[in-house]
Amino acid sequence: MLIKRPKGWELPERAATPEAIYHGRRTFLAGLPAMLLATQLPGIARAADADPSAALYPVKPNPKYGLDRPITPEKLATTYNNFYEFGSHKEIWREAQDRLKLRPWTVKLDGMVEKPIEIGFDDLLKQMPLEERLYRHRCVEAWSMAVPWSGFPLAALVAFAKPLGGAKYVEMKTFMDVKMAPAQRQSWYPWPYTEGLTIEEATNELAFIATGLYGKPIPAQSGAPLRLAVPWKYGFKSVKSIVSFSFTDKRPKTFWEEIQGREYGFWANVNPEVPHPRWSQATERVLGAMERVPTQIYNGYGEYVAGLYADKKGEKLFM
Ligand SMILES: Nc1nc2c(c(=O)[nH]1)N[C@H]1C(S)=C(S)[C@@H](COP(=O)(O)O)O[C@H]1N2
Ligand SMILES: [Mo]
Repeated sequence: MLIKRPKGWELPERAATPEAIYHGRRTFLAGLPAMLLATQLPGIARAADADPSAALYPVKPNPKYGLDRPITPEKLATTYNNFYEFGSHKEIWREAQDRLKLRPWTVKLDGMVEKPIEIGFDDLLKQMPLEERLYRHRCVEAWSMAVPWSGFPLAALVAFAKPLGGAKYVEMKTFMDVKMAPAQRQSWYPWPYTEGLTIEEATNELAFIATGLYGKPIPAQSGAPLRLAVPWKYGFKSVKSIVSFSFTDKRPKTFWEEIQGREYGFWANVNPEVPHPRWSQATERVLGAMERVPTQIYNGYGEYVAGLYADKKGEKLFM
């Protein structure tokens, strides 16, 4: 495999930023006129801008989707993240907040549809039925959280896209922009991050597009401005910062499947009895809790989704 070594000019922005700015950011900013900030420090100025969708939140909770455990503290769920575009460690939240440019954000709906659509994120949001749901989230690395997502059912977006009868899958992609996400220069990863669901999965009532978290617009590090939440599958299926939904009759090759298909398959349904080749999936570490808890089949959502797989017994449904 060809591995590209980072060159000198690919130094992270941090390395080129004076220490005083990086470490004493708030104190430093307080002393600078707004104009200067806007031109000199785009990432930081951006974070202070009002989010055009902010007035929409909080949205009405849907009591049907509740929890059997406490909600994860916001601070934890938004500072312990996986978002490889901003690095492969867990503390990428600051990097994502500083770098991810959230507007303009265009969403494409294409492939096997009546007519391809390109729509600005805020226009799309106005046409979708917003609600809040409490969902568990189980990462394949055996940690989990439970969070209040705001957003809309993926089924509503599928209906909006008007797929043709022959479409069997929906393929979702994250943005591709090496300036914004320098880790996308790592050519041994198959960027952009790609995920897929069958149309039946995508239109299952649990499949959700999250645009908010904890009653506010979803933060950059959690996959702003829109990310998938499919709580019966391992977390890597829940692709972040989506720019396209393509309808197709061919099963998409997903990011992790391409990297290591033996460990991270297309289906990736949670099952405590099917270990990852390198570790057990029987229990999980709940973020913020002291003890591990047993993992449940389909992460506890079997009543909604087990039927989706009744005719797929020959498939590797659990990895
Ligand atoms: N684009 C993109 N989406 C992604 C990932 C990623 O690295 N890039 N990581 C996945 C993994 S492994 C998990 S567990 C969840 C993490 O979501 P969270 O950081 O909001 O907990 O996002 C998923 N979606
Ligand atoms: Mo994950």
